[in-house]
Amino acid sequence: MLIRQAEKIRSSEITPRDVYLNRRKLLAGTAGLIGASLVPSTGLAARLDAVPSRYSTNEKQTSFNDITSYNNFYEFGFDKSDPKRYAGRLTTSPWSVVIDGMVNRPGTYGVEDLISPSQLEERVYRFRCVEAWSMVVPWIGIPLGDVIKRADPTGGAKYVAFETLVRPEEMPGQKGFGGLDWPYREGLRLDEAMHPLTILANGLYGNELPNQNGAPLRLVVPWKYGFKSIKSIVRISLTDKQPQTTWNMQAPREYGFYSNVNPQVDHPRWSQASERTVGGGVFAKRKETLMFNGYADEVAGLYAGMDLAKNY
Ligand SMILES: Nc1nc2c(c(=O)[nH]1)N[C@H]1C(S)=C(S)[C@@H](COP(=O)(O)O)O[C@H]1N2
Ligand SMILES: [Mo]
Repeated sequence: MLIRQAEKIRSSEITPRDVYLNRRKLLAGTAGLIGASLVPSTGLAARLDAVPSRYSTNEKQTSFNDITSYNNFYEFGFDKSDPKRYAGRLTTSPWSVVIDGMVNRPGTYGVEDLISPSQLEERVYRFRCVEAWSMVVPWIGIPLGDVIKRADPTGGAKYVAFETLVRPEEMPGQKGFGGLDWPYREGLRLDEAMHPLTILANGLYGNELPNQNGAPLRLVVPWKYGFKSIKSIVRISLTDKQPQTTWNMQAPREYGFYSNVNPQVDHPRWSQASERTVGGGVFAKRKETLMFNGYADEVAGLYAGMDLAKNY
């Protein structure tokens, strides 16, 4: 029963009645979470110096407040306000990331060894959630490809699998009620992972990532639905098999492995043709959703000859 709730909660905002009903069902199952103690978010984040990137959009950036208070991070609860409320308790230092699988240089790296401050770039990207809302976020990070190259994939490697931390003591969404099958998992084809638009982000708006946005290190793949951009990563594995991914495991007919933003392929329960701009105000017109979230010139070639309705 409870297992089904996580899959039902995800609703497009154009069906407010569903959201309401789903929330009521969920609240019945989240009594433990509601009672959890409130820990304030960490205070001052460290400033990061980053160089601008030619991949940045000059569209209007979503406010810091909206980016950091309207979140999906189910390890801290299902509600958009839960991550900001509960993620402050997460210990993000020290933090290590295991890189393993089909690489010649496997290892366990401190996050500071993976990302050197001199490499940081600012990437202002459009960010489109599968729930049909979007933001424009000034991320800071480095190309994931740089990290993968240093690990030196073996010839047979074809995919990259990612995992989020499992630490129920600090992640109240991981205990007490049914939900996703932890760890949160994601995956990319190796060529998608090596694409220059794909980054590992450690900051936004000039500072280290707030915990609710996936500190200390998260993936950002701007042409795919937001759930591909896995947060608080502890493991990166190279493999020759298409990895299991959390939302695909949860509801395979609703969420595929590719999950490229595609206005022509609707979610079974809502249209993907348009999106609501978070922070745009109640009178803001919905915006048309663009193929590959507006990054078609850069990435369409990765999918040449593929049926994108089948490979959703
Ligand atoms: N580990 C983990 N990563 C996650 C999620 C999650 O629940 N757990 N939610 C995903 C979804 S659905 C979205 S839309 C984005 C939200 O990122 P943001 O809160 O920084 O906007 O994170 C993605 N990464
Ligand atoms: Mo999402």
